[in-house]
Amino acid sequence: MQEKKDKPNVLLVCVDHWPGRILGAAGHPVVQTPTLDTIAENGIRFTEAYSETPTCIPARRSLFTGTRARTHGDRCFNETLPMDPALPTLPEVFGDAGYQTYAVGKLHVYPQRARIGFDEVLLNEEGRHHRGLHADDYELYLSDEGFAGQEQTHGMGVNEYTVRPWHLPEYLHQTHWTTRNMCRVIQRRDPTRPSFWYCSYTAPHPPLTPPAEYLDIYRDSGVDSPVMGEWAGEFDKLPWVLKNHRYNKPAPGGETLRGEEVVKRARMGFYAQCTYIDHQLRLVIGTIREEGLLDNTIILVTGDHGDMLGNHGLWAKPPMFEASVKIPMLLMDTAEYQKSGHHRTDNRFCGLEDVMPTLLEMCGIPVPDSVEGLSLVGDKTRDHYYSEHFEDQRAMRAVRWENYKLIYYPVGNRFQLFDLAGDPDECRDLSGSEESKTILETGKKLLISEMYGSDSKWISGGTLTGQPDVPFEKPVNRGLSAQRGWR
Ligand SMILES: [Ca+2]
Repeated sequence: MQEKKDKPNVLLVCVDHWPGRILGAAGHPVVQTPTLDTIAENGIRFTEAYSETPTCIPARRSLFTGTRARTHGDRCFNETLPMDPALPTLPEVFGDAGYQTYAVGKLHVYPQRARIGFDEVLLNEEGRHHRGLHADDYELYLSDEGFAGQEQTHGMGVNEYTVRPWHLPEYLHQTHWTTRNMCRVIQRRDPTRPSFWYCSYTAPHPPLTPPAEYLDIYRDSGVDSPVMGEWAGEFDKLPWVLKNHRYNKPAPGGETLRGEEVVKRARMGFYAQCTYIDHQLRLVIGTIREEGLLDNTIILVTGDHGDMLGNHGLWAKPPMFEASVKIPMLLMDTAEYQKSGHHRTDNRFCGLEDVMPTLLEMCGIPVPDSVEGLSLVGDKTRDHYYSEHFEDQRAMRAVRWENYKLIYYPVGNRFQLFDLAGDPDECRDLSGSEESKTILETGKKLLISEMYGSDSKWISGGTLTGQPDVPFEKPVNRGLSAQRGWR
């Protein structure tokens, strides 16, 4: 029986650290993502989707409020900044329109049990007890099952790339837990109201602990190697921000991933986590189908940011390269395909702030005035997309327009310019080339047009002057990048 035909249900899937190009549908040579590929075929894949502020918290603020960092107020990963009460949230607006709204998995908000407008949240906080949370719902479940305190006893770091198979029975894996609870939520819904479901996986973000079978897939197939740009070979010549990042991530000291075999294993572990999520997602869609709801459900899959995965000698986020800043964005409409169509790609510049207006418009719900994103079911376009992170020495700014991307590091006033049409892996920095001078100037003007607040100290006489270079010193890492312990 089909329910509430006038209002579609919505399944919003969020993954963590998943580069937009690591999808079979995007032509990736190795990774296996048959479920996501099917969603892409039955809907739209946005090929130029970006994270404006590519780390967890600020990116999720954009996702949940439809605003940019300059409005939601966080371009620095401010872990203790609550959501701005003046900005209506995505679940809040769906709730006000009569939807039941339910989240399972990672929220990464403050305070940690804040529901940010959801009727109910089943939370996985990845062991962030330093912010005051006693136990999340995943940990309580492990405790109930007789495995109290063992969620991190595989010993792998949450910000590192060492790999081992999952250490407990598979049904206790966090990806499995998120899937299982999402399915239960769908089955237990109130049939008199439409549903907004937020299914938020904590992976492929490390710890890299996939079930052993998923590592086997990539042991059999092999993995591709990272790319190394022409500009990336000499450490001493890198902008300070990249020196610092390369040395610092993954910890300790970036030293642990030197060596081809170790890099290969890290990528195997990462792809294994991707494929595990892909396969588990089948169960969520299968449950929606068996409940008779699939034809009236919109599915949108996205992620908060990507991961460098060893490209240019870098790992994790938030460098402004494609591997870190480009995100998956897949949209499958209801079976009537009235608004969006299927079997197509869309190359408009878009971002996480567009998710809220897109879903609201597709469900016929008015978009709040506070929303800055563009609805992706319309024909509105941007001529450029701006990304930013940090205000201190680690600051990076980037602008993407036409085929180009200009990255700016204020420390040392350094630039990197790439032509993505001929150089999609960003291996050739054109910022010093005479032929690219006009393009460089265009990019600089776009950057200045987007800057605000404390950024003004980097602009002088209408041009970017930055701040003095600083000598690189090896950072200390006594906490092993927030290594979790026994609980
Ligand atoms: Ca993240």
